[in-house]
Amino acid sequence: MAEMKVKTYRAPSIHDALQMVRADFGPDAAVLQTREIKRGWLPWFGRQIQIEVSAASGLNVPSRLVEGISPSPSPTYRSLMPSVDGQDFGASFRESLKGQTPSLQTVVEQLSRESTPSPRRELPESLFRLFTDLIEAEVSEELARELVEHVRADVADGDLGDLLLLKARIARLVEQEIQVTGPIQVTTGQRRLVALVGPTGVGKTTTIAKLAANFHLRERLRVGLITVDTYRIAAVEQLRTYADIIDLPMEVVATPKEMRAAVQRLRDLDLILMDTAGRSPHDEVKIQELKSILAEARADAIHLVLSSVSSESVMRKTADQFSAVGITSLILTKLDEATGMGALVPLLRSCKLPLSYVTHGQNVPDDIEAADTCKLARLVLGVETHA
Ligand SMILES: Nc1nc2c(ncn2[C@@H]2O[C@H](COP(=O)(O)OP(=O)(O)OP(=O)(O)O)[C@@H](O)[C@H]2O)c(=O)[nH]1
Ligand SMILES: [Mg+2]
Repeated sequence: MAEMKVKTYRAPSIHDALQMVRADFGPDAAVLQTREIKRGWLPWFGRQIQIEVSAASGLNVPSRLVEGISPSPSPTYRSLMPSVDGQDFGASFRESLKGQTPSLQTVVEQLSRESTPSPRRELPESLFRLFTDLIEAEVSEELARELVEHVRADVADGDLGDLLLLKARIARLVEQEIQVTGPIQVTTGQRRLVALVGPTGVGKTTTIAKLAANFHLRERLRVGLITVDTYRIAAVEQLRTYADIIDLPMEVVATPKEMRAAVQRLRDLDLILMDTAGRSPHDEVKIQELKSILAEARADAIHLVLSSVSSESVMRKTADQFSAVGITSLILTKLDEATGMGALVPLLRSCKLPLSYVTHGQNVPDDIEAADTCKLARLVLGVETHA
């Protein structure tokens, strides 16, 4: 029996792998098995799947090799024997097997039948690029897939090569997910009370200072501050420093009763901004405490401040826990420190709240702006680094 050589090849596509087989063994090579090797974080697309092909140079396939071929390949084991350069590889192989053992023939027939790759597997180059761009922007694989499939279903086949058009479509899909409120509407003489709540250290006090400075110094409105952060002297002093610099009245409140009195004293202002102590979203008691003090203040709006550095699951859980106090919108801070904004869409989907402001630095009062749908969509898609 002539000695047979078996070699294994890996390539990004079956075509490439078979070219390698052909180069080594010539047109008579027998493909024994092919399988997909999934790589890393992209088990879904053909591009990221390597094809491994085992091929033999001889026609006399010894039986011990046949044992190595699974008669009913598992889903990750596929046999792919398309033609190479117009030649039907499978047919030539089958032909070469005439007279061999029936079991081997059966195995080969079976492998050949499974040779047609599913058409859905192959993603057009342009969409695949968009997909990898999304993954790079830290959009979850699930969402990236959803967006790309949505565009694929929507766009005519002839337009699938138009990368700009596809990008615009994806941007529009993301924009539809992002609702914004616009800046706080303040009317002279109509006192508006806005409270900021959130976990510790997310930037509530800094954001209050930015808002206060902008409304007072730039828009010339009468602004006052209330802080319910009485747990820590330093926290009260932090806000007082800003109040002194911007020259604003400030009230420190510890109980619901004091809240009523403080709001009363500030009744002639256009805007009252209320700072609160950071609460652990897991501390039910403190959330309830916050709820009763906010109820006393009769806030017109309650913004939940979230740091964009936090993980999606932390943001989601936080929004969930704080929903008890009656959140009306979200403020997203520290965009300058975030590596990707892919978490934004799932967050907004789950908490169903609009965004009011985003902040992108420690500078008071400059590093804040009203949330903008287009800009945020660009951030999500990774085409802009920060708002
Ligand atoms: N890089 C960056 N840092 C920020 C931003 N906003 C706030 N910070 C910083 O985050 C830190 C915490 O900010 P604070 O405003 O004290 O946060 P807080 O939510 O009031 O914190 P607690 O009162 O302790 O709950 C400070 O060092 C701020 O300068 C921002 O947009 N970007
Ligand atoms: Mg604070």
